[in-house]
Amino acid sequence: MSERLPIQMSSDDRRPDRERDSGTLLKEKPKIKKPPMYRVLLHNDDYTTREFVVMVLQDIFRKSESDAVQIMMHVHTNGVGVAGVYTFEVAEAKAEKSMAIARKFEYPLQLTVEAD
Ligand code: TYC
Repeated sequence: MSERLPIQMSSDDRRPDRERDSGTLLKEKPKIKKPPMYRVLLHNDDYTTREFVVMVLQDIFRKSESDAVQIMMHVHTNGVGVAGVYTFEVAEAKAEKSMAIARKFEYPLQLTVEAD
């Protein structure tokens, strides 16, 4: 009575998801692309205090005190240095936030964003 029809999986069903209906057994890796990254550059000046720069690096760029002091001293000595590397929106936001707080304290601190 209740006879069963033999069920045969098609070759398509036996392939991993990403290969199904793709028309090919080759390539097509899941597309998890790394976003382009951007450096936030910190620029030296003669007026912003060392303590203020260290505070910005700790509070906005989430650096430890010793890393913050190292970065600040590198910028003080060389004129420019990397505060951090982020996606574009994050890099712009951190640069703007840093300059906004510097302006409140009447410091001329400058930060710029460039492709990594
Ligand atoms: N040159 C500043 C001073 O001697 C310190 C300083 C360091 C300022 C880094 C800005 O991005 C900067 N007070």
